[in-house]
Amino acid sequence: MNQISPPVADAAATQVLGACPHDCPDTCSLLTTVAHGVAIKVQGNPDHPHTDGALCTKVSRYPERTYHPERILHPLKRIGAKGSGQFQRVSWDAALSDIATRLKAIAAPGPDAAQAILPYSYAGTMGLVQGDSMAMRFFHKLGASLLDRTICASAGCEGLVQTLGGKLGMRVEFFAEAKLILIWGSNSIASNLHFWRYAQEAKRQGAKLVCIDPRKSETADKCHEHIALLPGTDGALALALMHELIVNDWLDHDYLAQHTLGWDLLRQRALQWPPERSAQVCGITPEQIRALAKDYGACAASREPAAIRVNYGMQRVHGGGNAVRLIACLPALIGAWRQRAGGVLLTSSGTFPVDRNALQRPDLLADRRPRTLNMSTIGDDLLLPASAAFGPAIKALIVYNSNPVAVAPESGKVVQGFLREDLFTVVLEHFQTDTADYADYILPATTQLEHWDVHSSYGHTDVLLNRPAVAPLGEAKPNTQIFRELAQQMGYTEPSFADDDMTLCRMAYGNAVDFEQLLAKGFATLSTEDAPFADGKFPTPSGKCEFFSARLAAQGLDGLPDHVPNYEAFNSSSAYPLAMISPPARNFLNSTFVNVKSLRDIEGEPLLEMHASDAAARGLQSGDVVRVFNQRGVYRCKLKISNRARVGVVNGLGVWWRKLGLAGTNVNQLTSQALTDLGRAPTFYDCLVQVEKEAVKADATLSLRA
Ligand SMILES: Nc1nc2c(c(=O)[nH]1)N[C@H]1C(S)=C(S)[C@@H](COP(=O)(O)OP(=O)(O)OC[C@H]3O[C@@H](n4cnc5c(=O)[nH]c(N)nc54)[C@H](O)[C@@H]3O)O[C@H]1N2
Ligand SMILES: Nc1nc2c(c(=O)[nH]1)N[C@H]1C(S)=C(S)[C@@H](COP(=O)(O)OP(=O)(O)OC[C@H]3O[C@@H](n4cnc5c(=O)[nH]c(N)nc54)[C@H](O)[C@@H]3O)O[C@H]1N2
Ligand SMILES: [Mo]
Repeated sequence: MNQISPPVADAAATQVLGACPHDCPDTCSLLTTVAHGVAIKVQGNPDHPHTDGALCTKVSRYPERTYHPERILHPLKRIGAKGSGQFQRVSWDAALSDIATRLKAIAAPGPDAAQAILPYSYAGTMGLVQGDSMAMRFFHKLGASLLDRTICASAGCEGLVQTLGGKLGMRVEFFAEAKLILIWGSNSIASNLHFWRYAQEAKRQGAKLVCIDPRKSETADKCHEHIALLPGTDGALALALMHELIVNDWLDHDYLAQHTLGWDLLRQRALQWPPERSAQVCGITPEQIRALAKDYGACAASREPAAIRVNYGMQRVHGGGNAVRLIACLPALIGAWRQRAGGVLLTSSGTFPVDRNALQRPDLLADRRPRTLNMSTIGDDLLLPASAAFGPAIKALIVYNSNPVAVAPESGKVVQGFLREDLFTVVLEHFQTDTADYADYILPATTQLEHWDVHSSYGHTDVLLNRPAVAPLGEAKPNTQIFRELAQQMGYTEPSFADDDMTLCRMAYGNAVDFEQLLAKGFATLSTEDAPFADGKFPTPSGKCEFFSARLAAQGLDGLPDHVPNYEAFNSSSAYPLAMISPPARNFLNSTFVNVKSLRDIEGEPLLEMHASDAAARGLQSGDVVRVFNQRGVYRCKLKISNRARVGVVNGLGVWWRKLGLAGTNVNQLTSQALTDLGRAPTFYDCLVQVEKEAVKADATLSLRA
């Protein structure tokens, strides 16, 4: 079944259908060529329309990552000081029985004691099975603290849900038919390549592309216009666009009357934001705003489709949730939803009918209601003592599918927490990451080439299946199997701990997806309406696009969306007069792939992009080692003078592994744990810094280490 005719000469070679596991909107369908039990090539599946046979550079290097000489292939136990990265090989039995003994001791004192154990996971794999199925069953049975998984998208998702009623939007393929595309807070060429293919198609058909991004990204280079606003000012821009649509009467009055809620109130608010006011806030000109409004408004008059691809880059600031609300309101003003190529897309994840109760079994909690801790404040939380408000101090941390020491904000505190001698830390990993360095046990996990899984997408509407292409390497086991065996060691006897991975794959969507088709083709398209909101029918409480949210008002929040300024708003006379953003590097996937040499060679080294005038004011040149600092810490890297940076904003690209950086830190040494207005998410791009020349030479790496 998993063998389709191989286009390769080696008669022993077969091709196996899979799914890219990474946290990216594209969720590509993969074809892995296997010869003599070894995966020799990973390609995009030409039969999957969205993948169209093409992969990004990094995932086409997946075999290099899987067979990397530094893969962790057997369980490891710490022998050196925490963080020193010294481990010795132990057997699975020894590791799991010791871990179970430690967890039992923490849980023993009483029904709530297990809350001192915290699972920490995110999207190392997006698979529903190797993500949160057996793992959640285990933690539910244990009664561990619950984790609020906010580190990426929850601000924008909350904004979208309040406005449109769900994590829903345009279908990505219809962008190809749009006449105007706003690419808003998205470096699509780097982080959403298969959307970019549709945008290119539209461009060839005469569409205008506008990029709204503080950084002159690779995507901005290829758009007709680039609006380089200051980070965190998107709400002010959206309000001024509304102002212009109103004063010029570029509105779809019929759509507004029938399918929206709160138009009069939003109208009054938007009229307070003439382009001159917003331009001041955004650090752009009023003419740029007027021109953009004219392009958008023209689509109202001509009934040509205007589409917005908004992405998560613009919601990593204080007002990120409100900014997404404002942007999600725009299509209703001009009636863009009437056409299938009009509207907005942030995420399509709400389309997928995932049976989470079946996978995760919250019923195993019985009548216990453990506390929920926010993954984005792990730095603070690891340092908190027991208290009535917080509950017990965190005594054990079980990390899988995540690298918090590198990716969580304010890493100075995260590291301090992981260093605690009284914290018991288990890390399930492929590699000895910055986080694994602090583990008491590292357990070897399989990669996507070695296990079963099923995948939803947040950029298209297809379900994908992943078949294992090769046997697990060394002693590696799937996450599911590790938690199954740990459950056994704990003495859990519920039958749900015996479900195998194929059973979990079948359970994920129940009857909503034809599993036999998924087995045969590797993907299945969900049936959705072409233009979901052409006649309103928003899945909000009112059934309308909710400009005004009674649900938020009931929580004491502003019922109307507004511009919410950054915590650390740009101010040229402050002690930290530069705004730093730290968007992903094109050839890494967050901190994944940083240790793959061929990809690291393309990225080079950690760099800070700075505009020539900001560099001149500081006497800096490209190649200088700089100290980037604020009240939270110091990060050292090399400077690159670049027109990709606008005046007043520096770009620290990529979530590098700390230990592969110049001085053992990365950009998150500087980011803060303050949370967004909605969704309790981190504010990575709401971060003021100062930059100065480091006194040492560039090659003095070791002496720079703290
Ligand atoms: N190659 C690659 N692809 C990836 C990833 C990766 O690491 N590498 N990461 C994946 C993940 S987890 C995610 S969540 C997505 C992220 O992908 P996106 O949702 O596209 O988000 P970011 O890459 O964070 O930022 C996109 C752009 O937003 C800009 N930006 C920053 N601040 C602001 C702002 O305040 N306003 C506006 N308008 N723009 C701003 C940045 O300069 C950047 O060019 O990509 C996924 N795809
Ligand atoms: N400064 C700054 N920080 C950021 C961001 C930013 O733009 N700027 N982006 C943020 C965003 S959007 C996100 S989503 C987070 C991402 O944060 P994470 O979800 O932690 O993502 P990764 O850094 O890719 O780390 C995932 C880890 O999971 C491991 N892994 C992969 N598959 C498996 C598996 O099957 N089993 C096990 N056990 N492990 C596996 C990989 O080896 C890798 O080390 O980072 C956030 N941090
Ligand atoms: Mo993300």
